[in-house]
Amino acid sequence: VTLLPADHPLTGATASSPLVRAYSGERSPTTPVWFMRQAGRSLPEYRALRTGIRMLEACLDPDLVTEITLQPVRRHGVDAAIFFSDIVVPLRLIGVDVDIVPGKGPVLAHPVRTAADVAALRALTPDGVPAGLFEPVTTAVGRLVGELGSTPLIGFAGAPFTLAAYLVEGGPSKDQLAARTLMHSEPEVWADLMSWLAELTGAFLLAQISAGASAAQLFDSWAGGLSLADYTALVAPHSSAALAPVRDLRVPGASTGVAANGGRVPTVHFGVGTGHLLGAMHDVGVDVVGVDYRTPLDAAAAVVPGVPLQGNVDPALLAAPWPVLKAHVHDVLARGAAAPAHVLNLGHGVPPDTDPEVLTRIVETVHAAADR
Ligand code: 1CP
Repeated sequence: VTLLPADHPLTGATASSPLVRAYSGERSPTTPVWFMRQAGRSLPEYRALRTGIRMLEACLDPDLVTEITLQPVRRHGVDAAIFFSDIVVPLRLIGVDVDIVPGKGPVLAHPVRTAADVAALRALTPDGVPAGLFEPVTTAVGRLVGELGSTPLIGFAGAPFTLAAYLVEGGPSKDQLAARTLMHSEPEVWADLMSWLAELTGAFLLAQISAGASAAQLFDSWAGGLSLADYTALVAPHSSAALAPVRDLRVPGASTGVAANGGRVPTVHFGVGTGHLLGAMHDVGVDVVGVDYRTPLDAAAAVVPGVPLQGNVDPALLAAPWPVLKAHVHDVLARGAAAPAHVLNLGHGVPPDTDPEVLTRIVETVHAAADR
C-alpha cells in the first residue's frame, strides 16, 4: 500500500465534492453529473483549437490538453473534468506506431497477431514501463488540478481487452472478431499481450493519480462483445491487474468521500453493451460500475447491489425534443435512486453533432432535482 502525498487533491480540495462522495457511496444534496466525451467535437471552442492539429499531437501538448479539458467544465458546470487524452496515448508514448485517423479512430501500422509481434511489444519495455514516460500527461494533470480547485479531475485508461482489440484488428472493428479468435487459438500469445497491456495501463493510471487526478475510470468499451465465460477467464484478470497500482493507493486523513471506502482512490469501470457482464466487471475490483443506455439503472442495481452506479442517458435522446429528453433524464434519476449513490452520465459518449446547449440544460436539470 502506497500513501498519496498529503497535498493531493483527494486529501482536501476534492474529497467532499459530490462526485468523489458519490463514487465512495455517499449521496449529496444534488446528483453529480458529467458526460463521457464532454470535451471534443460538440464544442465550437474545441473545434477552433484543434484546427490543423492532429488528435495525438493535441493529446501530447500540455497547454492544449489543459484548455480542452477545462472547456466543458466552464461551459456546462459539470461536476468533474475528464482528462483530455485517448486510450491509445500510452501505446504511442511507448513507441507503438499508432495514429488517430479523423472520422475513423485509432489505426495501427502493424497489427499484432503472433508471438513475434507480442515479443516486439515486450522489447519496448525491457525494464518495465520507464519512469517519466508519461511526462506530457503528468504536466497537464498538474496544471489542471491547480486550475480546477474543488472540481475533481477523472483520469482514465483503456482496459487491456479494448486496447488489444485495436492492436489485433489494426483499427476499429464492429465485432472484434480477430481478437476473439486469437484469445482461443493462441491462448499463450493472448495472455502475454494482455499482461503487457495491463502493465502499461496500470502505469498510465498511476501516473495520472500521482499527478493529482481524483478518480480513475477504466474504459473497456468493447467488452460487451464477449461472452461472460470468455470475459471472466481471459479478460477480467488482466483488467484487475491494470487497476492494481491504483487500488494499492491510500488517501491519508481524508474526512469525507474517500474515507467512506477506506481511503481508496475511487475507480469506475465502464463498457458498452455489458448488461450481462456488470457483476463480473464489478468483481475485477472497482468502486463504481458505469452502465450503458441498454440496461435501466434499477435493473443494474439489482445485479450489483450496494454498488454506486454511473450512467445512463441514451445519447440518441440528446437530439430529441427537450420535453422528451427531460422526461428521460428524470426517469434515469428515479431509477438511479435504486443504487446507494448515482453519478448521472450518458450511456456512451457525446455524439459529435450534439447541440452543446442541450448538455448545459441537462446539468441544470440534474442539479435542480433534489437527490432522492
Ligand atoms: O479528432 C478528434 O476529435 C478525434 C475524436 C476523438 C476524441 C475527441 C478520439 C478518437 N478520441 C477522443 C478523446 C477521448 N477518447 C476521450 C476524451 C475525454 C472526454 O471524454 O471528454 C476519451 C475518454 C477517450 C477514450 C476512448 N478512445 C475510448 C473509450 C471511450 C468510448 O468512447 O468508448 C475509445 C474506444 C477510444 C478510441 C477512439 N479514439 C477516437 C475514436 C473516434 C475512437 C473510437 C473508434 C472506434 O469506434 O473504434
